[in-house]
Amino acid sequence: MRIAVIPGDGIGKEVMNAAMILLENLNLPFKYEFYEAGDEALKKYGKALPDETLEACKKSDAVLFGAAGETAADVIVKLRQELDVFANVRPIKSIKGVDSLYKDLDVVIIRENTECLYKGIEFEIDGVAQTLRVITKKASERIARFAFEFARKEKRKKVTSLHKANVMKKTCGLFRDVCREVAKDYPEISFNEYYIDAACLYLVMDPYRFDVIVTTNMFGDIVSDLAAGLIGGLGLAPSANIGERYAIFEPVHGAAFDIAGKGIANPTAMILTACMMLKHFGFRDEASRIEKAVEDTIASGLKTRDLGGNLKTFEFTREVVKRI
Ligand code: GGG
Repeated sequence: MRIAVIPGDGIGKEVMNAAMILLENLNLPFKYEFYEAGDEALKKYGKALPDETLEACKKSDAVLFGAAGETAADVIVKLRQELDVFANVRPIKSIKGVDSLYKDLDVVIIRENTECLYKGIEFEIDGVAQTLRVITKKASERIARFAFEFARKEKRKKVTSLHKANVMKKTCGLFRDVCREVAKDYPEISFNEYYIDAACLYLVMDPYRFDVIVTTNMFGDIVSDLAAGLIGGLGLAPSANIGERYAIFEPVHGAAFDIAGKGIANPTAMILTACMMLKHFGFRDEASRIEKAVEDTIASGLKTRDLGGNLKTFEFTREVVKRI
């Protein structure tokens, strides 16, 4: 299987190195091919997502992505649309030993990935800037069904739809109505909905009321950072972008330029992202071994700085390798 590896910007390179150490140790039938994309690629080639990279992604079985920087719209957002990976699966799961706001939290955010305000249709005329929000029945139905199928497969009990249909009556109204319709096909899974603003309050005050969340693209982007904060931060949040043909695996975090190049980034999100890729291809045991090694490392008090420890990216990765 061909995996197109794009480290991307900022800490992307550092956390990707960590994930590659673990992946290459496994001796699986993956061929890793490295490609450039991001802010540096823009400077070098005049294009943040060079044609060669896009073509390689289209020829690969999966993409493993590190981090997007200032060119996120032209790199990761564009790649998701080009490869039609319409569902962004973002698990928010507590890890023992992390001093977080909440313990034993296990929520999965399913973010629609191809439309909404991130469609990239923007205009500026005479000092008036506009962005077009596109919500279609087709994409809403596809993501709602994905969320319910995911809940069914993972034996989860509830799907919650997040929208703002009292204000964005057409776009969020359509999304809300489609989710309600799809929910009827899954009577064994309970369904409810919140306005996105209220959902942010509930997530902070009582996140245990959530199980699977389904929402539109930009709301999904925002609530996944918020939710990552509940379990200890973006250093712990992996994700998978899934479509009919392609899949892109990327941590929720971005380039984190403030700490890039210092060797102190937490590679956990990237390593857990690699585990999502392993599971996607059926290598569940290998993924579980790595996940357990990460959990054991953190539970034994060995942590990177973001979690109150003092290990560097490489030192943390070495501890994980030791425990596999
Ligand atoms: N929120 C973390 C972050 O900065 N992610 C990179 C980014 O902006 N990605 C665009 C996206 O996820 O839509």
